[in-house]
Amino acid sequence: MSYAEDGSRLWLRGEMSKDITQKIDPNMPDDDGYRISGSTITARTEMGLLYGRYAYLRGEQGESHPFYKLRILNHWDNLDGSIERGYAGKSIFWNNRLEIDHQLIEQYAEANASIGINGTVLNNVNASPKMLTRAYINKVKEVADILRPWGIRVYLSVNFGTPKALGETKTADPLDPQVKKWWKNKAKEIYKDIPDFGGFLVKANSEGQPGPFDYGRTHADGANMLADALKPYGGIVMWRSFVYGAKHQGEDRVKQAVSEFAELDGQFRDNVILQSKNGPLDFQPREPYAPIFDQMKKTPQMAELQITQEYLGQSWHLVYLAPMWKEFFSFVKPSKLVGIAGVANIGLDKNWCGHHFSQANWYAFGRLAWNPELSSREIAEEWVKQTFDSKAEANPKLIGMMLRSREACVDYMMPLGLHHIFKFDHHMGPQPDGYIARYPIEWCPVYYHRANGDSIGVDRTHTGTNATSQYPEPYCSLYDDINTCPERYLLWFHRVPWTRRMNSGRTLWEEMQWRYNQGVREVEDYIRIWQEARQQIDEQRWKEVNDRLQRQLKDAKEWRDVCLGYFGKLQENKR
Ligand code: GCW
Repeated sequence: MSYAEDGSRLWLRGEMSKDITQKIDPNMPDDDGYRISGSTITARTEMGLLYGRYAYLRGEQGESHPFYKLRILNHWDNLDGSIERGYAGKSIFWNNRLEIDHQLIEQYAEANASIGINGTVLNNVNASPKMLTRAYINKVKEVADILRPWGIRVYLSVNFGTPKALGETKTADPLDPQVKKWWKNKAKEIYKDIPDFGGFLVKANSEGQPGPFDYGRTHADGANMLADALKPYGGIVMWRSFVYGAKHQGEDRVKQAVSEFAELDGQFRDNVILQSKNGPLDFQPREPYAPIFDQMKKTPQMAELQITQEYLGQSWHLVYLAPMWKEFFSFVKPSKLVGIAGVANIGLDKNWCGHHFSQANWYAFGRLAWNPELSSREIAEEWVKQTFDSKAEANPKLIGMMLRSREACVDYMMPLGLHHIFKFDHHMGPQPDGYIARYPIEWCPVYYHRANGDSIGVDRTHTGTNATSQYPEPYCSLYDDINTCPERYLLWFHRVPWTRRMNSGRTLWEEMQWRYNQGVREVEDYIRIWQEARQQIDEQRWKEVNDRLQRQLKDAKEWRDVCLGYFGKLQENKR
């Protein structure tokens, strides 16, 4: 079927061959893995057979087992249908009519099953208390019933203040007996309808959300109270470490999660998992890995990756994210984690993700959750093969463009360790002079680059905020010393004079100009590659991607011109 006939087309699904043989083998390892030999698929479970059938379609042979038990999408979908940081239309789950589109949810389920995703959080971490009211639980049940045959469990984000906000308790203090009882009853109510409900995801005491800290309690007190309510049913709590501006207000923002959570290590119930973003700040195009993954020794942890490209050009830029996630895994061993979550980029748009190439990020997330050893190239090749016609598959330049695209984005948005110089609120485009007095300073670009006529960057070494001390060796020393710190993190960890010589022989200022220009050149190259591929792609998708590449080029130039203009001015003013 061509894309034009079926606008909802994702990667290859559903077209199962009739001559495969399927066998259940109870002696296989105890998970949903599969073995494919010729056209025979063997698995221990029915789900294993389903996964095996998709693997067969991809052309896989041999045995494969899921690396993580928890392979979960996080939807930041609000109950009114809007999506926080969503760039592909409205929510596929929620609308003011409380109507679930069964056919659409089934398509979503199949796409996820085909890449091994087995859990989904249906609502925004900035959660509405209404989520846990009867009318909405009925809808969650409806969705859970559609997803179940595809091996996908539902989870919900919960607002920590729910019982109080609904007027059903006087407080939301996690140590209050009425509050504990409320959550126990709520868990019971949910599990009665949804016996395989997965559990709760919680953003507490972060960016204005209520939490245990409001009552002088710790994150452990809060998480454990919810964990106790879910425990009888096998549910888990995924408690997010993305907190700043609360207890450690004023400290370097990138240090605050460790400051807050390290002392609680060992205090969490065994069904609590700490969920942390890959970097210590906030889903920037490049961050060093978050040291919390090393600091928590006793607490099970999950990584939260962002599939939706909040800071990477949203659905306007072609940026293939697998290389970024593989970079994270080169610092945090996959085996350190018990699961992986991805903030979804899915909406009601006909092509699901806004940009056709953004589908590749959803695909890559699922594939890496199943097997973090897969290479970015292997995944890109699989995706191109299943997404476009065979002529496109034979074009190595398309894969090359995808593989280079994350580095190019770093170059035109924030080279050399620069970070968070995005426009306020919507995070699209540059605002290096950004400062608004009524905003928390941690939202202001100037807080992150601190540029003046002499230097740029934040001193996070032992002479500055000492964020480097949160890393174990060898990274602590490596990052702390300006002479050994990799240039890709230079302005993250160091304050550097514009005149400093870089590895290339250029000064920092010259290098920065070179990088921004290099990013723009890369996007110009994508446009050439895409032009050449015109005959290999159906007209509709070719055109839709081409339009977005033109926008990406315009944006890349804006980043270059605005940032170089601003930083250049600072130096000129000095002279
Ligand atoms: O990246 C920031 C986003 C917020 C988001 C927050 C978080 C859901 O700008 O929109 O809120 O992180 O992860 O909690």
